[in-house]
Amino acid sequence: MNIKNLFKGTLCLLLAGAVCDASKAQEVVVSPIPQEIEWSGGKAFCNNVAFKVQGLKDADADAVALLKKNLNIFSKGVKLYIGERGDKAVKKFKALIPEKPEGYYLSVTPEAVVIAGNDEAGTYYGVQTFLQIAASPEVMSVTVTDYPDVATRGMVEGYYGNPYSEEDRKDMFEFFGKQKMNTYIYGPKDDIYHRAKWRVEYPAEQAAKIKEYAAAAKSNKVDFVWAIHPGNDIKWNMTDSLNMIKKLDAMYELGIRTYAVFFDDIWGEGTDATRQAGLLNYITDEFVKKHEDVAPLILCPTQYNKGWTRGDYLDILGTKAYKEIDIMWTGNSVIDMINEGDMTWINNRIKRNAYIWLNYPVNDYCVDHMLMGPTYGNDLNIAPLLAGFTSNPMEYAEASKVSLYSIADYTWNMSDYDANASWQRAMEYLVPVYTDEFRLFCENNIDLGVTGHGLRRQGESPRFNAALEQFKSALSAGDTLKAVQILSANFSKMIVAAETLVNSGEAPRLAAEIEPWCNSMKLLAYKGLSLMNMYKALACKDAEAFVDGYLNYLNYDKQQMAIRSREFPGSIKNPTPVVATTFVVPFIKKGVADLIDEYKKHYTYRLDVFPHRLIENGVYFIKVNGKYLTNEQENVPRTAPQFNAERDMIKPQRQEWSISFDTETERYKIVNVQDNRYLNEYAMFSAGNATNPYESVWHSYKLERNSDGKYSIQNAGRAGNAFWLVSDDGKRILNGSLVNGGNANPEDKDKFVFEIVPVSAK
Ligand code: LOG
Repeated sequence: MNIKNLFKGTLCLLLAGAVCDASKAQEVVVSPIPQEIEWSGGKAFCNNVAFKVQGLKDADADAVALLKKNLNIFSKGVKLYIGERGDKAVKKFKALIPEKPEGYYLSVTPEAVVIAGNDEAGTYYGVQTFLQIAASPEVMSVTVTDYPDVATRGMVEGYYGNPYSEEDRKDMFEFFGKQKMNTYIYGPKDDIYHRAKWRVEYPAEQAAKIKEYAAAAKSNKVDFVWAIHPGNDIKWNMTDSLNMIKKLDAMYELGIRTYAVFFDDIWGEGTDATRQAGLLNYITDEFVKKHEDVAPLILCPTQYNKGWTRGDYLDILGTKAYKEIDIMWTGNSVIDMINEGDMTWINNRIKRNAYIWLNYPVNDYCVDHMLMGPTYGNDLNIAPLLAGFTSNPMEYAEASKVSLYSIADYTWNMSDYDANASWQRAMEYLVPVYTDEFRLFCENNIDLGVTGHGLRRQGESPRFNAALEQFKSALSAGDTLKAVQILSANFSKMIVAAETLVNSGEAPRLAAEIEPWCNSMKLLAYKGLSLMNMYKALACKDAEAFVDGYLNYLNYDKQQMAIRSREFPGSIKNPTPVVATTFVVPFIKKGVADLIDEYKKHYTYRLDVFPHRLIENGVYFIKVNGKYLTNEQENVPRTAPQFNAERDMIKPQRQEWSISFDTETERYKIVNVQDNRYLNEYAMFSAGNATNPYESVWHSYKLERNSDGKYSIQNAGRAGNAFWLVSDDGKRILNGSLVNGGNANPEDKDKFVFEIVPVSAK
């Protein structure tokens, strides 16, 4: 808040002595949470007082500028001493300043304010903390002794997708200044002068922008690191070494003082560790060391996570790359949270502390999701093991601040980091008025579902889940109308929240980014309301209302599918946003499917509107040439069923398969009735339902009915497109070598068609 502007006109009154209510003096939650903060209980002064500042000349210029911008500085008023260790104005407080890089001592009493940095950044951060404290109308006396746990904190603009806009970046620097983050690595995969045309200098206009970024970042105490990505086509020869130096020289002219070289996501020649280390050492000798003010290089290796580690690549980097070169690391896999064990593992290999590139909240691999949940899962004791910690965000700069705010908290004061509390403060910070609406939005955009990278995020849709419990108990108590009311209220809140966030005018840039997801949440909630109407209609035995409810549902679904997340000209992507996919979406899909099943039992009116199902949910035999598919090894992990000629008279259920429509994938789930285990993508039983839980995308099958009334059974989605195929001896389904969809040999047709016969029909 700009205190100065708020109170400008009333300066005389303010100088005369503060008229404000001491009982309202407020403790403020400073963010990031300081290492030590002690409130002494009393009011110091009103935040509209004037300050008489000592030390303006010697203190860090950015800190002074910030102070002048936000406070009334006058020839009389509360004394404010500002400066760095060694400056005259703060000499008396020398012993109180923490001897830590970027540390500061801040004291607020009725008599005076002291802002004393251990260095320039420290003073600047002291001012930032003071401004947060002084934003409350009644400022309380307080002492803060503070410094960061991690020296290098920030983000890496390193995703695939639309690079940030100028406004995004400049706003981000300011946000970083406030949240005490000091590093912004610029490496958008889709900036051609970073990657595709790394040898080529930026055209004048873009060069001027980079220059502005470096300067704007600097005034917020942010180091704008420029990254180059040469690995796709670099030639390991002197020409390209010189091309590299030439480009870096040009970037130096634009004000860049820290450089990174990225070798991620490349194949072929560029991946050679000896060559990579050689190039970075060469740049160090020929460029970095030739400038007094250029920082050591940062390297993103090709094998940047444990899962991709092969041979001695990392050891070579560890021994060959100069010790001062930082090496980036994303953890155990591409997308991972970082723990102590991973850090010691990698640090031993690269013989230095790894510099973390956290692939969260980046969503370039799950573009239809927004990752708005709490940032949890990184160990709280790894600060001494880190060279730096940067987050790769989403291509949505404002929305990413929910997580970046917490990254700031985490890296500043790790042991006090509380993921959930930090998340709550982030949401309040970004949307101070309609926080609850924003919270509801964030709560419904936490998990990313099943992706090749495996990361999942817990805790989605907590309010819906609580309401769902009540819904279920009302339903089982036979009170459908009450049940419907409970969930309808929940869905209505989602609609109101979505509309409010889009229309309120609060946080307009954030609102513009999340608008497609808000609209998606709104339509999802309307689908939920339609489902509630279907429940009601069934309870009231009103077939017409039921069909209406369903048609409304379809209509909202169609609208939801038509939403695109980014529609500006030249946008690299424009996915259809999805929201609340973990609990709400499956609940609605399953609810609609179940109610239709129920409806069909009682009514014949307008059956044509419902989707066609190949087979109805039920219990079936799966047969080939008269033989029954049998689960021979009940509950034995990783076994495959087998075809037996005989009916099993002892345990008939071993040959009975519950086949049900999976509403998530619109494919079929196949479960043995004897032990309740599903068949996985190898037509086998996984370890067990507990250790290998059923996942729709992997474990449901596509059925197709042939003209002879028999069925083919095929994997789909992430599981590929293989068909079940009977082995030559006719006993098994070929495991692991299922016939590939594209290559299915029509001659083998009788080997991949199965009879699916309802058990009741025998
Ligand atoms: C890329 C990165 C991308 C991220 C998530 C690194 C070092 N490189 O798999 O640009 O945003 O994963 O998709 C990456 O993480 N490659």
